[in-house]
Amino acid sequence: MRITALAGGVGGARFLRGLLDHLDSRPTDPSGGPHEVTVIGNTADDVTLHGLRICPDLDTVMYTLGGGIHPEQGWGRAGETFGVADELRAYGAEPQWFTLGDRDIATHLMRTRMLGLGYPLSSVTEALCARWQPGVRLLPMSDDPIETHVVIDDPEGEPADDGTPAVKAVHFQEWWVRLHAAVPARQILAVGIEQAKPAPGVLEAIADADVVVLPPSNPVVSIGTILAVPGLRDAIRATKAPVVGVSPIIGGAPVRGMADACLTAIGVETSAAAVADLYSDFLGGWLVAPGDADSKMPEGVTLKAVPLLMSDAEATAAIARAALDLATELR
Ligand code: GDP
Ligand code: FO1
Ligand code: CA
Repeated sequence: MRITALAGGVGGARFLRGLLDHLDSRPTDPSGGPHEVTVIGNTADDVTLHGLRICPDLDTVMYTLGGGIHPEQGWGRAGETFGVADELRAYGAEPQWFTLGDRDIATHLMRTRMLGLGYPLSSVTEALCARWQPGVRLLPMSDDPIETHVVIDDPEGEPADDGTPAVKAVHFQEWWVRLHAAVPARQILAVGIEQAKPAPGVLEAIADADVVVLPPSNPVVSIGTILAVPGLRDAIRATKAPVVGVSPIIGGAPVRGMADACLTAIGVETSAAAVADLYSDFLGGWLVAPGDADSKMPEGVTLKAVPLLMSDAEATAAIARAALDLATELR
């Protein structure tokens, strides 16, 4: 079975771990073919710091599925040391709010070097994955630079003549990591996305899929930015494959992180149903937690209530199985 999944970072990667565990436990599918999983990864979190190109969501998927992830954090490497970060701090190098571990820096050095030699991000990702063997084909959503920036009030800035408060744009990572998304986002912008193209293989992975899965990733700055790559949403609308998603919201709150701050920023309620609405032009099935079973679903979306906490490998594999079963029902 050919499965194509869109994914951000921690939530997406954990779900994918469960999906692969589930597929490993299942004999080859009825058609007898091997299972092939293609992951279209979010690149809008990407940032250049200390001269290094960092791709947090691609690395979280690669490290999680490749066995190198820091398990509690869900980002960065296990068994990290911070010698370089300590030295950078001694130099007073900014920013100090984003800590890079020594092992992780090797990934960013490899990526920055290859990008500098002119390799596209998709080739760089393929080269890094040759070492990590994640067990999926990991494609960046685009080879073109896209960065989420967040417009926030600027207390030091001069209000405009009509009195509107001054604002400034900060990189998503600064809003997320330094500000903990605690400052209201007036706007969330994916800078560069209008000019971006889907990376090689992305549109085909959607068109040729037997199932398209949306893991419980952040609907705004992970799934939302992937869908905003020109041509991508149309491809998902057009595919013959059933599209099934997993709600990242349980009982009106994100399970972790600040997706509620992102949803508020785009004027959307933090609920399983409101997120399904965001995908209603292509969504066929939607997994919600039992407590959200009465959610009003958009037209044409089949609801299924199953425990949705990815509390351990088994629970996550069960969610993945429920998603694939729902897709089979929708065929
Ligand atoms: P990020 O890029 O590192 O923020 O990770 P993602 O965007 O891939 O996923 C973040 C989302 O995963 C958050 O909005 C969480 O609500 C969701 N999430 C994390 N753990 C769980 C879980 O156990 N169950 C469900 N349903 N969602 C989860
Ligand atoms: N998140 C933090 O909260 N603090 C950090 O210092 C930090 C460093 C970091 C380094 C590499 C990397 O790939 C991710 C890192 N993250 C850190 C997480 C990152 O902000 C998130 O993975 C996503 O970008 C948010 O979706
Ligand atoms: Ca992310």
